[in-house]
Amino acid sequence: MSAGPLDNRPASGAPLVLLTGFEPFGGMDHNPSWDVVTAVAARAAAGQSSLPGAPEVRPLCLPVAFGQAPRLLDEAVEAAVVEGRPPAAVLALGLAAGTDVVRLERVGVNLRDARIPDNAGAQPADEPVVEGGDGALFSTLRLKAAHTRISAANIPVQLSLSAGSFVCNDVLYSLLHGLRVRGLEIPGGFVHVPDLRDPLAPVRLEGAVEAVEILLEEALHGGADVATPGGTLH
Ligand code: PCA
Repeated sequence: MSAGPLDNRPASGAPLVLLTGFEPFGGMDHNPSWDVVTAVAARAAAGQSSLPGAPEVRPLCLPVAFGQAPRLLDEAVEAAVVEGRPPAAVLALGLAAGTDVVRLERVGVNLRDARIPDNAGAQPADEPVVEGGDGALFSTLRLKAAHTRISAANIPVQLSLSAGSFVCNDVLYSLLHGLRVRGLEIPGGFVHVPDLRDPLAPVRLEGAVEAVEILLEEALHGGADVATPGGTLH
């Protein structure tokens, strides 16, 4: 049986999902995005999640460094393709300190503008992520479908029109650009999580894990996103 373009399942074995988080940055000693990644990967490995096709969730911790982080993710995508297991979905997670909702990022912009130095000491101002690339690229996850389900599970969540202009946006834009360049028509995108360790935080680790599993379920489900009206007025 030959595999169609959207059937990324190898002849034998489970589909592969790449799931990334970040190391700490900005003087913090911890990044909860990595806790979410390891929890989701462990649950998938133990058969505890209800992800369709029982995928292998491959975790990757990215450095908070412009250029390096997207390069490592691109290398992981390349390695999976070379292995004969092109990923069925790629989801990157990062911390948005100061927010109290899970933020589903809809768009990556072709801009590096750093308010603080990254972990390698770089602090670019108004540089493109990809020279000559499109101004912005859209997430290809089923974000509206996931948003509806995450809200229904009483997890604070928001569709977001900006992932900022720091390293998370660098990864989001580069991921979407890289998938397009490789001709890989697979769902890819980015989610910001709040500081999950704050005892007053409305989102805790379990909630963030559930939100990510819903996003992955929707991504593996495939097809176009639902077209419910949304957006923001300002
Ligand atoms: N958050 C930063 C970079 C790494 C992370 O976890 C950001 O939002 O750009």
